[in-house]
Amino acid sequence: MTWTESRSYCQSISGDLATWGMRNASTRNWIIENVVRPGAYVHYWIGLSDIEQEGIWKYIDGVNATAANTDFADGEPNDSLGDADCARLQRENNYRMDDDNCGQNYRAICERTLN
Ligand SMILES: [Ca+2]
Ligand SMILES: [Ca+2]
Repeated sequence: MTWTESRSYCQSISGDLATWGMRNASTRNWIIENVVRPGAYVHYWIGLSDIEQEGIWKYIDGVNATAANTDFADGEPNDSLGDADCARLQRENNYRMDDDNCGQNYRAICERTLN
């Protein structure tokens, strides 16, 4: 799914792309160790983008990205080809964060609140 399709999918199951769980390092690492399934070209969209303003990374729940609440891989985000506005967990970087073209087809990490 594209990043936008991933959001729609997560919303269809009463959630959205992951934000809190990505900001929290121990939760993020738990997800990477227990939920992520390695595979060729398999990466995971998360709820973080710089769609609104290039270079300003923001979680979809409105929280601004900081060094403390993100885990971008070395050299990322690099706005590759001037067209990378959505964040993924990238397989080749041990599922650290990378910015990529929002139209790529990846899996989604959804998140929802349990009542
Ligand atoms: Ca960008
Ligand atoms: Ca990148």
